Amino acid sequence: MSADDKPAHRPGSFEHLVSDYGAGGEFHQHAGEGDPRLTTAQGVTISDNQNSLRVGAPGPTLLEDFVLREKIFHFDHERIPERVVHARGFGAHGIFECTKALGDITRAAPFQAEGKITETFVRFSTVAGSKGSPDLARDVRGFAVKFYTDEGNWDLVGNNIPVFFIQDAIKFPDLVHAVKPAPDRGFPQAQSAHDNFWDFISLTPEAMHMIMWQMSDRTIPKSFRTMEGFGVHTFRFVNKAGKSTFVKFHWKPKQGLQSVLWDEALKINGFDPDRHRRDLWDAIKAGDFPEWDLGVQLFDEDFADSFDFDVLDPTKIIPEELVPVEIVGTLTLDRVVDNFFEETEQVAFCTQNVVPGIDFTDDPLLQGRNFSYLDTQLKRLGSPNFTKLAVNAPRGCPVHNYQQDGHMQTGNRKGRVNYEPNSWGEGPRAHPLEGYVSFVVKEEGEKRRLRPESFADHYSQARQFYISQTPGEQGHIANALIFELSKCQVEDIRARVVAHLLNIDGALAETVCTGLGLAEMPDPAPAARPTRQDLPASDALSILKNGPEDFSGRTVGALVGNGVDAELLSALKDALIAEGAMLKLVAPQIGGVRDSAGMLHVADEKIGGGPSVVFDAVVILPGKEAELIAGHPSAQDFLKDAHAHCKLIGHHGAEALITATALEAKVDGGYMPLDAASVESFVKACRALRFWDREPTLAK
Ligand code: HDE
Repeated sequence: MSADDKPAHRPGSFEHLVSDYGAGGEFHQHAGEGDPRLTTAQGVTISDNQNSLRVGAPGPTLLEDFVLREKIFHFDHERIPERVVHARGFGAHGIFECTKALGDITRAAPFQAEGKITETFVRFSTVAGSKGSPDLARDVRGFAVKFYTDEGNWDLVGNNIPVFFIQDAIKFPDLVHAVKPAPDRGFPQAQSAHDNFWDFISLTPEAMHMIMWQMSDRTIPKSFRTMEGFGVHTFRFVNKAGKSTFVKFHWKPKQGLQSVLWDEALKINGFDPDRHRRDLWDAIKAGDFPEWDLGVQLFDEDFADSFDFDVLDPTKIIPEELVPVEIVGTLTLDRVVDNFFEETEQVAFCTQNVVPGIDFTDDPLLQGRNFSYLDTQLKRLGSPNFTKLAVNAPRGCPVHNYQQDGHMQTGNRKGRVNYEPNSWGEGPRAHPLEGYVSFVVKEEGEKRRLRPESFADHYSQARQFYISQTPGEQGHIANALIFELSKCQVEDIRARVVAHLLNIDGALAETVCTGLGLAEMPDPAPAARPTRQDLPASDALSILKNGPEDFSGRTVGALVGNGVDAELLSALKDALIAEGAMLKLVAPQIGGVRDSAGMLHVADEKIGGGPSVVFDAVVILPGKEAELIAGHPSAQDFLKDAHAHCKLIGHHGAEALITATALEAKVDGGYMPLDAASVESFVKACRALRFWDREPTLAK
């Protein structure tokens, strides 16, 4: 019987699960005819998996117990070092389908023909927290994609933000040390809201563009499925004739962009710290496969020379209005991992995993990354043979070389030939025409430690990002800055950050200065270049301007009681299914409720276990239990939070709860009375995801 099947026994009974009861009352399960037998790693069948070998009972355990010893030995060594950054992640398998052939631009295998399929593995992650940290930490998300192409593996190791904090790899350890827990106290975990982070940032003006993104709702995505991905650096495409074209990579979620509010993030972290991984797992398991379009911005040296900023500076974007994003393929995640450790934990991404047709540029951050990733895999996976693990091994092409031995080797060549050139007439040889050839670039210059002057404008694009946001989104940025800086104990650090904000937007600096209660506005931070005021707003930079067009893939949470109107409930379910959305029931007991027609509906959550923060919209249908539900503190939180988070609220018979939460006077256009006839318009209204008009009224 699989774990998902319904058992054929009375719930709560044991007979079918227990083969024998031991002398101490412990349960024993024995292999039956044809069942697999439990063995040691050496293949010896184990007779008793409940008791170690002892002299007497109880008595000293014998060193001779090789079953116990092997089991504990293996357990003791189960952990491997977690990733030094991006420790917490979640992976899934998928396919990439080319929708526009790019043969004239690149010889990279995935782009050679429309309809060409390339297998992929994707790992999403947070950056700062350790493996056990919560999913909704305010943090950049990793978006790493391994393409198993027929010419080798290509890893596009990106983030959900198109720029980075620093311009030179030499600053990476400082950045990461600053954001991770302070070395003396070992906290705070998975947060940037502390002195060390903001101290470093306040002394790193190049970070200001990234800070605007980090303080925006981009760092609290609703789901992995509702965030963009970016390759960040400028790469090169190289075609068969050896011609290079610069390229920037973009992943655009077909689900639309969506983030949560900060208060929601805090609460979700408490209720469901695994929110993002659970969401991805559930969506794939339900056959609701998430999809992203792969877009490319293609440009040549002439554009690079004429562009206002250096295309090799990873703290800059190229606005889509200047170089449009051309969609060239679609990524579909259609398979969850069989085993988290084997796949998600052991997958090893390396920026220098490129295939013919893809090449690097001199972006100093990319150059540093190219050193780091291979190096870190050896530390983490313990052997240069990590490439042999199924998740890391190329799938689309054979692998032949003379590498041998090392820890955990499983693929040494047969025969006596382990070198080249050789005269034995066997063994792999290089192929000058079809092998990887680096793009020929003429490099010259003085050997110096020198930051290019073309990297010196640190504020203009930060301002451009800020002015591209809706007023509500700008408010969230200001609030995030006030929250984070309020957690800094040193006033000087707060003031230094405000000094940088003055170079970005005066009104933003003013709001943050007031929000922090700074005694006086500091002088603007020293700027190597004045902030350009002429860069136009770009709609592509706002989340709200790039939201979903319908409510599909979203979930309505229904607070229900016994006696809930049967017709209404079924009409609501149908309308949501028609939209591609889901209804989840939150009831006084997990066992469920009976509707007005006497039918039992099993609940998905019990009140208190399914808070409104995990739903996109809510409905309140207490049925005959209006008074009981109105008096339940968690039910009150359910509605109060839905209100505070600007959710659409459908309701029927919910007056008692609305009164109990003192919201009568605040009922607005986001509250929709429901009956069987009006559910469709409710579902349509849900497409907006939130009733944003409520937000300005909340603080009043
Ligand atoms: Fe990474 N980064 N990084 N990074 N990075 C790692 O490699 C590093 C940077 C990114 O799901 C590490 O396997 C340096 C930018 C992702 O397994 C490590 C620098 C971007 C992942 C490392 C950067 C990224 C990593 C840690 C500055 C976006 C997770 C574990 C020069 C374009 C991959 C590992 C996964 C992981 C180094 C900056 C994305 C230590 C030195 C910029 C998505 O090698």
